[in-house]
Order: sequence, then C-alpha cells, then structure tokens
Amino acid sequence: MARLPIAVLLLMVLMSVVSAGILDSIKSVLGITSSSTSSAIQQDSSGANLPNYFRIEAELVRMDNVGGIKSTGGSCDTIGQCDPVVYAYLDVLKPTGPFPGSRAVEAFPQVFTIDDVNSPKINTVVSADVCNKELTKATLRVHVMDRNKLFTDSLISDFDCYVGGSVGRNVNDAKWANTGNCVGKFMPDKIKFVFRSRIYRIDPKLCVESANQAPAATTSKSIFG
Ligand SMILES: [Ca+2]
Repeated sequence: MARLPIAVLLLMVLMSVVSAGILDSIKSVLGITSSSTSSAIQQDSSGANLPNYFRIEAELVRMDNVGGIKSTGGSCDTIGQCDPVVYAYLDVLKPTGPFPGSRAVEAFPQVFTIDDVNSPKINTVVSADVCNKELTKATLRVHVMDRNKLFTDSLISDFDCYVGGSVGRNVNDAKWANTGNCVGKFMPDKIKFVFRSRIYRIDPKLCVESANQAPAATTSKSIFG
C-alpha cells in the first residue's frame, strides 16, 4: 500500500521537472526573440548558478566621417582633415540613462587620437568589470572632439553604443558580437561610429570594480590645445 503513494509522488516530481524544462525552453525561445530587437545581455543558462563576476569589453572599431564635419555641420578644419580625439568608457552604472551616463564628459578617459584623418580606424578596446552584481545592460559612451592647435577643440559627435549578446563562461569561451553602429547624437546620417563587444565571466579575484567608478571630475582644459 505504501508503494503507491511513493510511485505517485515520483510521477508528480517527474512531471514537474519535465514541465519546468518545457517552460525554460519557452522562456529561452522568447529570450532569443526579444534579443533581436533589443540589446539586452543574454545570460547563459549553464552559468545561472555561478557567482556574478563579469568583464565587458568593447572595441571602438572606426569612425566614418567622410565629409570631415563637426557637430554643427561645418568642416572640422579649413585646410586638411579632422584631427579626432576619442574619449570613451563603458557605462555599467547608468547604462539606460541619457548621454553621458554615469560620468561627466570631462572624466572620460582619452583612448585614441590621430591627426588629419576624417574616418580613422581605431581598433582600441575598453573594458569594465561587474563584481557580484546582476548584469543586464551596458553602454559604451564615446565623445569625439576635433583637436585644434590654436583654438579650442570642437565637438565632432557623441555616441551611445548598446552592448548586447551572450555571456561567455570564461575568456576562451567569449565570442565577439558582430560589429554594430552606435547611436550618434549629432549629424547621425553623416558621422557614424562602429563598435563590437563581448562579455564573459571572470574569476572573482580578477574583478576590479574600481574601473567602473567615476574618477573625480578633472579641471577644464586650456583653451589653447
Ligand atoms: Ca582640427
């Protein structure tokens, strides 16, 4: 007599496991569907029970500015091409907020500079760690100025680049997402910025959250660059 309830119990457990599996499959299908229209970061199910220590890397690939213009639409320079100075950081604190996100523009690190090239290949990687926290979104913030020797630098444009894709289990498992266009804030039809990103789990001992913290605001630059 005692065997029957146990058998029923086992059957119920089995059915609940199967239905949970189906539910997960449905959720996963829905997740894949939504990722095609947004840039939400997709957590891998295999890492769901691992501690939340992540590294995000974003490569600033290139800027396309064939016309050599600045944010106002005018030419960067009367003679020659633009002299881009690129400042950028990965925003994991206020990724959905408006530009410039969690840091003041003055506190963006300079990551690249070149003279007399309107559309430079940049190929520079910036990274940020998320330590012991949920990771759902990240945004690469980019601020590009035209350097001028005699006068103040002029704004070329600002960009928000939405990081998405799957999370690698470790650096070897991490795959670069396809390159994508950032959202330009000025002359978006004429000045474009291309980036790509990858995300992977890291050893908690390697996680350096201070890299995400906004440094103290720097004093304004000399008007004669
Ligand atoms: Ca210039």
